Amino acid sequence: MRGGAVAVALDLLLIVAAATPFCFGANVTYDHRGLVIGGRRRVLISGSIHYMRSTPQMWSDLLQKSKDGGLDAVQTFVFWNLHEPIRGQYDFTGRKDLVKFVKLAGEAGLMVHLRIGPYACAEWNYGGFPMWLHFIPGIVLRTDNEPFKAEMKRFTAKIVNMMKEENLYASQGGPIILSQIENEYGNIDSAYGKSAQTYISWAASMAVSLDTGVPWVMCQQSDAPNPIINACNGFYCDKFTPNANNKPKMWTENWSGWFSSFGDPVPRRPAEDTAFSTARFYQLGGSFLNYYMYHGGTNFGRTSGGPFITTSYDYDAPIDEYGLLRQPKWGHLKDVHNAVKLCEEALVATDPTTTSLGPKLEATVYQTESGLCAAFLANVDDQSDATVNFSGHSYHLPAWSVSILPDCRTVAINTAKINSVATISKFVPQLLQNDKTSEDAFSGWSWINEPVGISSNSAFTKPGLQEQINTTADKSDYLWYSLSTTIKGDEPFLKDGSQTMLHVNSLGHGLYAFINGQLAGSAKGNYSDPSVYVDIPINLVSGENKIDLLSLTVGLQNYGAFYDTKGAGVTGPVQLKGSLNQSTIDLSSKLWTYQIGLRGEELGLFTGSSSEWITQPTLPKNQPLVWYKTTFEAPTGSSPVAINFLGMGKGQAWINGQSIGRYWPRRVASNAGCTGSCNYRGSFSPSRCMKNCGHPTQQFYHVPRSWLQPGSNTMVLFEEMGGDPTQISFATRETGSICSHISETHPIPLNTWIISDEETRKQAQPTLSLDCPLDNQVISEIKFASFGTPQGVCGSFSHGECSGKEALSTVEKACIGLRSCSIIVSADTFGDPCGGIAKSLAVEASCKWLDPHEDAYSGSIRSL
Ligand SMILES: *[C@@H]1O[C@H](CO)[C@@H](O)[C@H](O)[C@H]1NC(C)=O
Ligand SMILES: *[C@@H]1O[C@H](CO)[C@@H](O)[C@H](O)[C@H]1NC(C)=O
Ligand SMILES: *[C@@H]1O[C@H](CO)[C@@H](O)[C@H](O)[C@H]1NC(C)=O
Ligand SMILES: *[C@@H]1O[C@H](CO)[C@@H](O)[C@H](O)[C@H]1NC(C)=O
Ligand SMILES: CC(=O)N[C@H]1CO[C@H](CO)[C@@H](O)[C@@H]1O
Ligand SMILES: CC(=O)N[C@H]1CO[C@H](CO)[C@@H](O)[C@@H]1O
Repeated sequence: MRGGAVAVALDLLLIVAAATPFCFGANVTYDHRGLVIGGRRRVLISGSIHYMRSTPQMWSDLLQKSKDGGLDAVQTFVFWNLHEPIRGQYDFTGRKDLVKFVKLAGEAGLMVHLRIGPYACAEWNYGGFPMWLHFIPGIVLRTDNEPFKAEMKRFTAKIVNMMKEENLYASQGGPIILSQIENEYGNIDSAYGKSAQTYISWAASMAVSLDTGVPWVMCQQSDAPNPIINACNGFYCDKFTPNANNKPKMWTENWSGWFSSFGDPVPRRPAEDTAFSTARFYQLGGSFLNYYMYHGGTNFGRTSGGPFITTSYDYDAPIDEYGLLRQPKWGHLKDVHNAVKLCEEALVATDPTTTSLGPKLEATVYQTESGLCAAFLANVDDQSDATVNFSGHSYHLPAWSVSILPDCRTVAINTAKINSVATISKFVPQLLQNDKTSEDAFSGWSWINEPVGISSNSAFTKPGLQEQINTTADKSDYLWYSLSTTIKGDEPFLKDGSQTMLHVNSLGHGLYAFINGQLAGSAKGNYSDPSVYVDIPINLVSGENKIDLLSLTVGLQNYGAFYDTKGAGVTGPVQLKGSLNQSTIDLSSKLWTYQIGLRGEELGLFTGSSSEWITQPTLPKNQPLVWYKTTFEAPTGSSPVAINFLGMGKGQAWINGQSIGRYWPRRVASNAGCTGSCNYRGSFSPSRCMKNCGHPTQQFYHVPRSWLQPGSNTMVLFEEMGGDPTQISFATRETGSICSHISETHPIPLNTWIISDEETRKQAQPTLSLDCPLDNQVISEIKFASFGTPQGVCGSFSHGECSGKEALSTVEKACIGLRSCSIIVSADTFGDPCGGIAKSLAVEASCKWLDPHEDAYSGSIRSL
């Protein structure tokens, strides 16, 4: 009756989880082993979800998935520029409803770590600072400067008071157990000289004086003044120690993945390595860890920073941009969390003792006189597997892995052996249904041309080249620099054989140069170097020549010492250079005319409701500076929706008046650096496991379901460089295949571990489980099954030399028609195709939506 036992185990696990909700209404303090909540020392696992990077309609689901993934807490920044776009005018509506988010987290049984900052970094526009700060006379940001400190204190107090009024601190019965002041200042503080120290002391005492009843942290701040806890951020924090003995070891940003920027490949972090870093942290005395990000989400509107950070902030996080579980990362980390939780009593009771079991092999034991015992066995070698002898028993440790033994005897999990299912999520193309029924689905496009150069009454003239951010105050991505220059007939520029070049130096981030109304050339910087130095071949005419430079920002800088003063735009020189006689005309100090933003922005074309939209004579394609509009019916169903912008150049897109962000499918990631497979063994860096080389960095753009309505929806695009809107298509985000690959040497499933006594555990065997991602789905097809020595990864498994004949039919019998199923991985189930060889079972399956008329075994589990 093994199958029966597994089914019971799952039910019990749910009961166990439900029976221990977080006890709100508790003072929070700390000591050297952890946060102490309501008098109880805790080992906690947290994950970052930035509320404004999803919609309120997504929050409950994201928070529930976080809770189900084994998190105790969620962490979020509070982005000042979102909440106070104009000084003194606050906005906490919609996606900015911080109070609602914190309450929903509490309702989901999660605690909250509120990082008020107010400096946030976070690849967010201008690091979260409102642009108006920059214009306060005498201000210097993030240092001991009175105007800055006054504003920082006002906003911090505003947020703290809001939370207090709603009783959201744990000390008041709410979910907030921790706050943060400043962020990663220790990384850059030397650039601010002596003022850095006085600023940090001030920030600490200002925060403490707000009297929240919960501790404050500063991350990456080794001199954090008491009682502020200094915490670590990084890919690994196992070697970190706090700056005082009475402070717990806390990890506020464990980078579960990494952000991506336009023009670069997309980084991934393997689940095995993230799990390894987590287990190592708790092994070596860690008490609080936060995944940055647990759900990354989307940089809607003009909120991405960098510059050049993509609109997608997916981050390769355990929950993907669209809110789907990223498997096996989510499931594997969940197993690690459950294993750590099984150790919690021992972890909080004592300090760890670590001994060497050989080169790069470490055993850590948490053991009390009262008989509690938990152990972590680590192999930190990035090449060789090892077998170690620990307490008289032998354990196999794959390279770069940790085994967790909650009873100091039985392995609950090894970080390199994934028990969780893997899934392949994919975009499924959907027909764009125009509500105008017509042969050509795209005949519904209308357009408005954005004029080249100055068109607004608010344009102004100044001598010399102006820095862009000082000029636009970031009201728009765009700033026009225009002038007319007279070229006389005898100038060398006009002679036969002379090629005139327009030379432009710009701090960035991009530039389109128009000569006499025609696009002559363009250039863009990148994440590592946003500036633009370009020579564009142009043709001048005798007489007046109009030079219009459209300079653009692609998200403002968010990191680095004095990042707020880096600047952008055409700062010069701007020159005309002839190839004959090296003649040069410098235009830099001439009288330039400036226009902030576009005419279409001024008219509010993004709403779609202008009388200027035209449909004749022919739809402009591959022409710069065009506004496009169409209406469409949303893809049916409830799957998340994306737009595939392939065919377009670069621009911004609005759905029913809501900005879904900047699109830039034409920016292709460099060709180098991607590896077909990804070795998780060894220290991770973002360039280690990249994808999308030679492809657009971002092709699909998220449209939240709640921004779509039944019937007709409006899409407006502003295309800068030229594109063909008829190539745009819709897609839904779906789970393709689910896979699992379990060997005879895998640890037994954790749920079996939890409910059974040691004797039963010894009897239990590794088990392969498949789960459809959604409640009303069942397993419809087994695409691949092999017991023996199968190879490859999900989506491309293949049979090895050793392969039993019956695997496919056995798995089909066990799984088809069920939401989930589990199968013991042993020769008893499958017969032994090759005696003496270690075998494994690999399965790829697909799920389908359950037909409501079909009677499925919903909820039950059929097991072999
Ligand atoms: C929290 O601490 C304060 C001050 O020590 C005390 O008055 C209060 O009762 C405590 N609250 C709880 C919920 O324990
Ligand atoms: C482990 O070491 C102990 C003590 O040296 C020894 O008695 C025992 O046989 C070893 N066990 C294994 C499995 O190697
Ligand atoms: C970024 O731009 C600089 C300057 O043009 C160039 O040298 C560098 O190779 C670019 N980097 C990437 C990653 O494309
Ligand atoms: C913006 O203007 C301020 C005040 O005039 C000046 O100090 C600063 O250098 C300017 N910033 C840039 C990047 O040019
Ligand atoms: C020092 C460093 O790289 N810090 C980064 C840590 O990760 C956060 C989130 O991705 C970034 O905002 C920081 O720049
Ligand atoms: C203006 C000027 O210097 N023109 C000279 C450019 O070079 C050609 C060929 O060397 C001369 O013929 C021009 O006089």
